Amino acid sequence: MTDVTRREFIGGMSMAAACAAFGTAAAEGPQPAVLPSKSHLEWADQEIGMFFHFDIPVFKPRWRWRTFRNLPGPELYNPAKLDIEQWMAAAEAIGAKYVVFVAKHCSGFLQWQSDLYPYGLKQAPWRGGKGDLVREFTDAARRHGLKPGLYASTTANSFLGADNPGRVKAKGWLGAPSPETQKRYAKICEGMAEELWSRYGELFEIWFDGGALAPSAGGPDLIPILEKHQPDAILFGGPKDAKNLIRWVGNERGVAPYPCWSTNGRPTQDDGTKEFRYPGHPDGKVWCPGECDVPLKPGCWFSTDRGRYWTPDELMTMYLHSVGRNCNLLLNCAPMPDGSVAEEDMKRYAAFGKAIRVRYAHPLGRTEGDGATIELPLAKDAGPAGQVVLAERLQYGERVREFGIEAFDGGKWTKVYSGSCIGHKHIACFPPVRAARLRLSVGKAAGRPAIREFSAWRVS
Ligand code: IPT
Repeated sequence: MTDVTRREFIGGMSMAAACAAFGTAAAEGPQPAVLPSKSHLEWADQEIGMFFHFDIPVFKPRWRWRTFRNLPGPELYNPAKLDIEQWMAAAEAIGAKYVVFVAKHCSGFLQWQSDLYPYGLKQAPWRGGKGDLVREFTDAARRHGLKPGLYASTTANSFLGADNPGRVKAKGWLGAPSPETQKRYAKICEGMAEELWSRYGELFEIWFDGGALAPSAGGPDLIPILEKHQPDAILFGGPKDAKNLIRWVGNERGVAPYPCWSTNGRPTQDDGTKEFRYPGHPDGKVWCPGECDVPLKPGCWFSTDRGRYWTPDELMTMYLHSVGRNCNLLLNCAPMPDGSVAEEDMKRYAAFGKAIRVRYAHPLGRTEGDGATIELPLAKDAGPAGQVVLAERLQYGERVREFGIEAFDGGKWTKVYSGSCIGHKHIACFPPVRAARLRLSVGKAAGRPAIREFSAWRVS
């Protein structure tokens, strides 16, 4: 007993109301310590996003922002072939459901109509000084049914002399480092947040690259601005006490460790740079799932960075080890200095998106259910199964802690896979087996396992 007396709450809903609403999975035994918010649930379902790195250094490729000198002048910024439709096409090609634009990277250049300081699109020749790439981007995303997000780090700003974790360390436009310049820097960061979060409608995801320096340490006071304008936004590396947090997975190769739980212990905020432990912890008290951010060429966030492409196989492994390990995948797009996306990049996005669609077009069988064992009958002529997709009804938290998959070949059950975390999605790959039935057996769980998908697939 029972749902109501346990006073388990699901995003403000009692467990009983949630069971009625979702029609399943009564509470039973010890429950997960924390549940996702509504924003977290929606975010996880999007699975794939596209990141867009474009900034003024692409017009002066050898410049390094940490020199804090000889910044690329605004007069260089004139991407004559920037076609925002093509950017959206790149996102659609990979099956992205959300897009995140780097509105202000480490240079400090402001890619919208800002009055905070004279280093941005107001000072650039592009669109006669009236350009607003944040506006074009967020409008286009919505036209395409993609959820817009923005990156604007407060941790670094070459124009203002700031470096990780958001301290003025060099002489910039605000003057030499001093308690006074630090205060003015924090105010500017708050102004940036105010402009970006109030002018462009609802944002799906906000990126705090490298966290945010706490107000008590001289950082900007961002939570009131978030609550006022973007209470539902998902925050990558956001302020420690904010809600709807997500975390980095510890690398820029697009792969999560396994297991990678959505929950974590107390967030650590070391001087503002927030890094959660990468695998998470199944009994952690903070819901803060991982997002795997990765450029199309290893280490190359901007089009002017030189490097090879990830191969198609590496990209597929990335998908399996990000989305297939209970995380979202945020794959980068790096438009060239003229604002267009290279044809070769477009081809690779299209091939990657197609490879995912083809791989998951025709299940050999699919079911759902609650409880410790679930069987999945496969059609007689189904052919060998080489992968299983598992998904929990995430509104009840991550209940499954250990599981196995067995195949029945007529005579006996044979174990083909064992795992721990399922969460939003786990893709289990194993040597192909011919089987009449597959069986999911949950050996250890917090509460009654609630499985929204148990499906089997061929591997081409
Ligand atoms: C790294 C940051 O430490 C982390 O917080 C996150 O923002 C990540 O970048 C995004 O890729 S720093 C990077 C140079 C590895």
